[in-house]
Amino acid sequence: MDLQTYGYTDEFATRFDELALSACIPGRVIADYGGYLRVVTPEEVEAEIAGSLQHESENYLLPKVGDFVALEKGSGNKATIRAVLARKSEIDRKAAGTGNHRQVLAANVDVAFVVQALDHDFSPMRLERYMYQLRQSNIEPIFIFNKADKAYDSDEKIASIASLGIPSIVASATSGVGIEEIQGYIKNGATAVFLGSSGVGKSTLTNRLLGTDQQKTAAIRERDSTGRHTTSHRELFLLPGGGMIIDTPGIRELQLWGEEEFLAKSFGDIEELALRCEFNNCSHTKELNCAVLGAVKGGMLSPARLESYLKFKQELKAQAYSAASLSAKQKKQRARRLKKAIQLDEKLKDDGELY
Ligand SMILES: Nc1nc2c(ncn2[C@@H]2O[C@H](COP(=O)(O)OP(=O)(O)OP(=O)(O)O)[C@@H](O)[C@H]2O)c(=O)[nH]1
Ligand SMILES: [Mg+2]
Ligand SMILES: [Zn+2]
Repeated sequence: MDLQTYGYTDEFATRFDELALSACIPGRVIADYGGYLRVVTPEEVEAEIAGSLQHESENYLLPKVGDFVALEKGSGNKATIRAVLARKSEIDRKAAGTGNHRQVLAANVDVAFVVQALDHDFSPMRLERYMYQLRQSNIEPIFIFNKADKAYDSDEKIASIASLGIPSIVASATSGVGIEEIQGYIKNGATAVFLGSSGVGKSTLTNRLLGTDQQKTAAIRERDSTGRHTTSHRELFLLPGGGMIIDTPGIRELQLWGEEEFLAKSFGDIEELALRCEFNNCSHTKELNCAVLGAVKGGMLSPARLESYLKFKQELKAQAYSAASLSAKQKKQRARRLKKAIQLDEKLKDDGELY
């Protein structure tokens, strides 16, 4: 086995060579435990982040699961990460809690599966959130509707999001339905990730793809049918059927990270309609000659989709405002404080995510 099996391409090799760190070898981060990371070279080592790297970089630039890194071997299976190779892609969100900082959920991902459970978790608005966020990173989402064995109205639910135009897989991790279809989307050398709320079955699906029970899974609370945050760190696994999967801890809320302009990637239809509104600052909420509201009235646009769009727009605007209102010096100070805060935050189990 070699690092190519883990998705290391000529492009990354060039980036590694450009660093000219002669004492280092390339590796890929497969797990993040906060204090240390597990990295494959493809031999597995336990790595710490070099102090200089930690000091110079904002949190989102530090090594995350999926990153290719330059590391220096120490004694035994210990190593130090000296640099992170420029990413091919990254999945961002606004970090949970207060403040305005970017958190990277996974790096160098090719395929993102957004998992929802058909029995209780189904939410079109949440799907749209993921869709927006992933498209911003040029990663095409694929929806997985799991626990099909427990749902009676799956066809109806899936029909309700058909207009989003995203490929959907109906699955049951317990019976094995849909597993082959999922694997079919993960080519050799490609990296996929499971994203979604706690308890939807991400780890059960991971185990199915692996063919072994490597990931711990746990029953959801009967009382409110929510998950228990069983998975507490992100981890990348090599799949016997080819490619890799990253299992992630459940996310309570995906707060958007990015720029308003990118909304067009997911809501191009609405932005096109908006060009025909009477006022170019139309809020599409109450204006008389609003083409967007006209489309809702005429049944061409669902009110729920417009609601998502307006909500996302507002969220992103607030974020941009908060970023712009800081002076350069404030930004620097804040970045330093935030870096500390985010490290704390990530340990605060905001969504079951320990690291
Ligand atoms: N009936 C049914 N139960 C499932 C299915 N998939 C998973 N489960 C059950 O749902 C519960 C939660 O599954 P997990 O795989 O731990 O969920 P998770 O998404 O990894 O949760 P977190 O790690 O907390 O984010 C477990 O009891 C699983 O056995 C399915 O397709 N059908
Ligand atoms: Mg899990
Ligand atoms: Zn309008």
